Amino acid sequence: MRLSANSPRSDGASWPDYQPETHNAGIVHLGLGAFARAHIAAYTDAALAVAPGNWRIIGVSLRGTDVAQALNAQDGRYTLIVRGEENRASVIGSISHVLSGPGVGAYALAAIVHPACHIVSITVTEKGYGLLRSGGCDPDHPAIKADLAEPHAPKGVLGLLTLGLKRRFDASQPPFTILSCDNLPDNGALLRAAVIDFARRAHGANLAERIASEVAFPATMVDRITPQATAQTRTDAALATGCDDEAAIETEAFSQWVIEDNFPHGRPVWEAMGATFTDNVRPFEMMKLRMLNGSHSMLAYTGFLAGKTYVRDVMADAALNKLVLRHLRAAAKTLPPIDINLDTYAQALAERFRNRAIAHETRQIAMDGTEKMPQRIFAPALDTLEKGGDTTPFAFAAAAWMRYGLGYNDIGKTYPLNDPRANEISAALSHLSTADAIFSAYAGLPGLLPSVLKGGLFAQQVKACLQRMLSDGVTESIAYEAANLCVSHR
Ligand code: CS2
Repeated sequence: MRLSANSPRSDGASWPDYQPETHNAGIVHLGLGAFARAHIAAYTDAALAVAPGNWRIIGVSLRGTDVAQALNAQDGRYTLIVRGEENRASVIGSISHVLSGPGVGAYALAAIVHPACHIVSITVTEKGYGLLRSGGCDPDHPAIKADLAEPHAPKGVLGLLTLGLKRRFDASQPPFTILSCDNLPDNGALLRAAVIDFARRAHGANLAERIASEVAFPATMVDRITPQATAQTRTDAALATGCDDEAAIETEAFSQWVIEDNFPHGRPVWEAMGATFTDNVRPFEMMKLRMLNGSHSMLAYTGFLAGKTYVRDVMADAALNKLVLRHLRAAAKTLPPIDINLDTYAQALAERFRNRAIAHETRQIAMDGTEKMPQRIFAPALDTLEKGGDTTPFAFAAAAWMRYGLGYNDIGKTYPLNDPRANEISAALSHLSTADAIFSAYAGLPGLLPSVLKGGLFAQQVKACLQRMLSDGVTESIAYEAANLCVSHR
């Protein structure tokens, strides 16, 4: 029997503590991947259980149709398996239905134009948008190009948001709040600048000005390690619920959401699951991006190349474990003041990475490096240089990422590069074999390495690590690096 609104309640799972179908939707979520289902949908479920309101979520899958098909066949229900010392399973009821398929642009537009929609939330991953870090939108990004050519039939995030807002204003309706839940620094401000820029290009200055003065773009820091679901996830969900669940996902027990409290059109009481509301999200975002995500990227490239499939395997390797701790300490030193004990935070992160119950693939984290490296590794490297600190940990991470871009490991086994700039990287690196040449090829890719990092001490450090990886192999260089931790990093 398939999981649905009418499934008999098993004892193995907790079930919605409210009547989901009596609540209408008030949120449209773009990009309903596993992370969104483990995070915003779980927070919304907890909120609805304590304070009824019309806050269920209409999901939008802009690309595939699998998630939509699975969830729609289950009345939006799915099992969230939380893997800690023991597994806990909950059936989540906050998703109303999911839009997808060839007509998804038009359906999504209708959903966000509807006056009941008060929040459009977004997790489309770093590469999905075409946001420029310097502010504005990238007119060469495929989704933006397509939507600029046909602004009245949008299929991408910025096209949908701007036409949705235009239609709301044209109908004298208030706008919706736009909530970015992506791992980007200043995610609210970045998205705001991109939406305004897109609106100006596609619909003119008036709309851009109205958006600038009337639409709220709260910043957020989101955190919950969510590996891809596997057959085991579905088996465990079936055991817990007594039903087949093709949309089951798994995650860790830890979860954090820090949100700028800027919701002029209301919001669910996400505090019910522990969300923190604050005026200044930036220090939290920097802490999480540089410590968690920065060390994640470092351990993913080194770990993958050293033959470690999962993050927990990386942490079980003494040398890599040392290097992760070194990276966490180095990243912590670049942060602005924050009322959190960063040693305790670092220890807690290492414990989360060690979680034996979570099968988080290094391959998954290694994806999309060109979108991740700037905020995770290059920005803290720049800050460290400026303060006269030791940039070795960041140079080591950058070298591992560059080594990974070659597309084959120490024994010549190839793997696909999963990155929006994969073709460019492969073309630039083709036939190169020395650290100097490889470094110069990366430095020549536009908009990637900040110019200060293309020369000087940092460049020398990266090339030295890279040369060692090429001549002695990645495992040897990891051992070398761990054995030679400089005093400030022990
Ligand atoms: C990871 C993140 O895949 C990645 O790049 O670093 O998805 C990470 O697991 C989450 O940000 C944790 O909140």
